[in-house]
Amino acid sequence: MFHLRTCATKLRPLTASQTIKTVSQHRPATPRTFQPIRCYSAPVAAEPFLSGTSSNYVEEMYYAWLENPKSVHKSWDIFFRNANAGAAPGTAYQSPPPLSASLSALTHAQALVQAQPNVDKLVEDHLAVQSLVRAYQIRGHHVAQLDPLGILDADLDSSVPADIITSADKLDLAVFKERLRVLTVGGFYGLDESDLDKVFHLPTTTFIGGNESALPLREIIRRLEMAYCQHIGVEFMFINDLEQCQWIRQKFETPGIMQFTSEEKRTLLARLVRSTRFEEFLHRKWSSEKRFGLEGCEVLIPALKTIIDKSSEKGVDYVIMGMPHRGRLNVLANVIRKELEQIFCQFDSKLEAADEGSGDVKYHLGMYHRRINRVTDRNITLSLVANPSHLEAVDPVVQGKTKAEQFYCGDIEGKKVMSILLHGDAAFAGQGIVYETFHLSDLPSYTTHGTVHVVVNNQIGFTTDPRMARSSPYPTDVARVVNAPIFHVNADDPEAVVYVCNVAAEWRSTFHKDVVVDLVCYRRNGHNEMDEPMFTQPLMYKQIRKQKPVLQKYAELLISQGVVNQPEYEEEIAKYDKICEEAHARSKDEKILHIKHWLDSPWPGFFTLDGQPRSMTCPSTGLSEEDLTHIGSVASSVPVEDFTIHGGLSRILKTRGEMVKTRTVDWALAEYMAFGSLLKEGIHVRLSGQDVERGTFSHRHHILHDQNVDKRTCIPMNHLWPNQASYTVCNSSLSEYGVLGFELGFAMASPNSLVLWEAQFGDFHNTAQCIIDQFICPGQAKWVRQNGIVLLLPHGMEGMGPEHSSARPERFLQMCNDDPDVLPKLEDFSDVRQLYDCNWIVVNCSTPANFFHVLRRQILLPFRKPLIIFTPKSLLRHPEARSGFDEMLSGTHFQRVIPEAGAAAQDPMGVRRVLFCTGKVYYDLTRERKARHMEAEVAITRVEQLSPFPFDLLQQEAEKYPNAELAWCQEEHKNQGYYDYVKPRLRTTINRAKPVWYAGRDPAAAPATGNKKTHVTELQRLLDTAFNLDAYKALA
Ligand SMILES: Cc1ncc(C[n+]2csc(CCOP(=O)(O)OP(=O)(O)O)c2C)c(N)n1
Ligand SMILES: [Mg+2]
Repeated sequence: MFHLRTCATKLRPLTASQTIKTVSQHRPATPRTFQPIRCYSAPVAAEPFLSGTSSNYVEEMYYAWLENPKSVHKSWDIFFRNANAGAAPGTAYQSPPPLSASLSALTHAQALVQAQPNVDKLVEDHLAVQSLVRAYQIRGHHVAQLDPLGILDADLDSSVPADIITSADKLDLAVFKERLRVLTVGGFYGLDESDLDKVFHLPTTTFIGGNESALPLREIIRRLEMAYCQHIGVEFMFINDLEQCQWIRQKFETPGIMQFTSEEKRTLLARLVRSTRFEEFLHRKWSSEKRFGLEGCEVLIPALKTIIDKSSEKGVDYVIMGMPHRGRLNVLANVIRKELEQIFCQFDSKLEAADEGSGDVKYHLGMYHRRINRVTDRNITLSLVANPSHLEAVDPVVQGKTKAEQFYCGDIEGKKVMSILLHGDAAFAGQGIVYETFHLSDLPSYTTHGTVHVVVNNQIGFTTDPRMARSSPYPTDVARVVNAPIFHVNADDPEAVVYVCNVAAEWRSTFHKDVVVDLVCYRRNGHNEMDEPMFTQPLMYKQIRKQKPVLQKYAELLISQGVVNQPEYEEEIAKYDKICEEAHARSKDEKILHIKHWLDSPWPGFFTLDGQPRSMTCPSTGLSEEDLTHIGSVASSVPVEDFTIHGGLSRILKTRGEMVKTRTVDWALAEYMAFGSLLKEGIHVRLSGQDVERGTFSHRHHILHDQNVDKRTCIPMNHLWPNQASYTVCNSSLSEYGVLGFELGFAMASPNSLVLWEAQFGDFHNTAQCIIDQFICPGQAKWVRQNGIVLLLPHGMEGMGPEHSSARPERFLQMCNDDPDVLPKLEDFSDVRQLYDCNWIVVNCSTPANFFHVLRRQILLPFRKPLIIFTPKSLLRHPEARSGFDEMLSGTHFQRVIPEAGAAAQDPMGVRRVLFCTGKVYYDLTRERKARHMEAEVAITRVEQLSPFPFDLLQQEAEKYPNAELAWCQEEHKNQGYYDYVKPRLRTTINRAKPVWYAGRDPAAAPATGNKKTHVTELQRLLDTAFNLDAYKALA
């Protein structure tokens, strides 16, 4: 902790602005250590009462006195003068004169040099006042009047903290006095009522004095109440940074700091008019339509606009937002400024959809809009990211997109691009993804340099009371883990809201850290407009029925202040109503609904003007021999001077070098070739996930660590070519949901990057299932938004037990949209067209070369699709799982199917069985076939691309062996793996002419056995079935 009492300059009483400057100037760059400098003069130091806490206090007084004798209380002045003049210890002190004392009383006090001092009481009183100030700073928010309804406690606790002198009802003087009596006379602080008019020196950790350095206690309490117990509750004292705490104190404690000009008040009123009348308009026109209206939190619109205005003023020109259902249409209309007719026509149930895919309901769609910010006159781009119903799931996606936009425009400090995340109170407290997202906020490869979070805290979740929905006092407590300040504010006080939002935006631009604005409001209607809230919240809703809308309250206030008059106010309303009516009339001209008008991330230049791919072909994904050799040589070297790597790594690099010499690659090298070549073509590559830098299986080693210099690293991939794109490889936090969401968002920003997320083991993807189910699988269908994210999912039955074995291929395959029963027209079949039509690509490569090709194809395709790759574990080091350069040279392609090429293929008529398989089991099958000398009788065909299903190639393969039985072989259990997906498609391929048999493990609940021996027995049994040519006789 930065310590205040380190030198005299820091003890000088400061004005508000001075303090901020001084503290930040004196903040040491190196680790902050406290060096007690005890330099006050000997006579003072020798005073008997200078011990423990009081000595610190006296020391502070002494330095303040040295700076300016008038800055301390008169009694201290006398004491220090006496002490400095050489008074003996114990004789320098004079008891302080009463505050109302006349000059003669003071003179009298000075004369009593020898009188017995009451020093302890004086010191204790000052310490008590210091504690009191601190109590308000820490706990004042607990008594702030945050609930507009006045019936609930925002912190779910109706008690008043024991160390705060206040009353719940400020007008009730009797309650106030009683509380003061309990806390003072013999109570907490040892002050008594007569102390209220005594003047106390203010510590430098408060700004309530304004230009005064001392105030009467009564005034101190009043000002603390003004700062901390009105309509704003500030939670910040957990922040471990003095500069930041001082900054916040200054923003909320400085007397009179919350001032608004008439112009600002009128703007605020106009924004409230828009927000309120928009909902009213929708209600009038479509009273029975769900819209999740904002009524009860109309102030959200001015709040967001304030954050955007202030951020724009500070240099931000791109704001990316994520938000749930509540008030979304209002935000689209009045913050993003989507054309109203586009919103209104969404309510027309008869309009046909223009785009392919499912589309989505209006309160989930995204938006992208560039316009001039009228307040700052600067260009601003606003993007609202489309989201599923799953609350908070969009949070990491927004962060990933924001990071990417920052990356592409070189905004390394987040000065130009920022994110705003909106939350509901129940979801913010309940959803774990909020926590995961917060934990990304300060990580170098994931930070967006501060997010402004805004909580629409209507104190209810659907029908659930907050007391049943969370265990924390506030719904926002999760933000405390990252030291984000939290500003609770009563949403019925629009000026307090706007003030807080300004501070939040300034905080973000000053410290580049997260901040939370908690709009404590209410929900005027049910959860949606059809719901009856009185079933479950009768008392709350009785109160809500009586509650005057905020617009009306604020208009009355401004009229009473003479800022606007009634006709002006009515005119503002009429003006906006007219805008809505006209837009409504225009919306009737819309004949067709275009989801693509709701795109949150357009990719200019990538598609044709009407949004189509520029071609339906894919060039060769091979590389020149020189490029392969060059990448291979960098991958096997240390491209910087004087860099000592680990001996074990030297051996790995040496092996890589030898492979390059023999023109072969293993898995790691194939990946290197794919990434390195894309970087040359200007494609940014980003690989993220747990321990990906080294690789869970210690095969990758993309970051080299100097063994002699701490934190000195080298990324050879960034030393490949002179003008290459940059490569990011980053170990993530231990999160799947958050990190996969983040990478999906990163991939959303541009088609010109290869973004990969690797699960530590494939089965861990299920903690990110929401991102897979709601975004990756159906994203394009719902939001016409393409995404080329790649999931690397280590998969394979290797005797490691039920966990770590299966990446659950069956789940991904079950969600593929290709029809199992319809054979595509094979005359004009196009594999690229098939890829274009699918929702995602699922592959399981059996060779490094194919892995290399599929990664490159991902970028060389003229469109983007998510790619799911089941990646190997033991195959990473399998001596046969190698590929030659020849398989990767220019002209070569990804092989969707790798047909049998051995003896069986030479004499197809003699083949008795074709085993179709995918992935690692191929190597078990070939080994077994060889051992049984069955190469001529059994053909083994590898399906490398499972989805979209290679009907065309498999038909050729099946037809090639007319006398053979067909079987699907997998190492996974029968109810898992690929069987259920492949079987009907294979049957369709052969026109159901033959059965498709099964060779694999029996159905099971767990993905794999925990017993090594059982594992081996199971494997042998499936191999026996695969090569027993009589196995299916009885079944035929
Ligand atoms: C992950 C998830 N679980 C459940 C729901 C169903 N649901 C929709 S809204 C809602 C209540 C949300 O309350 P809150 O976050 O306070 O937002 P409010 O509707 O009050 O604005 C629930 C439970 C959901 N949409 N997402
Ligand atoms: Mg709520």
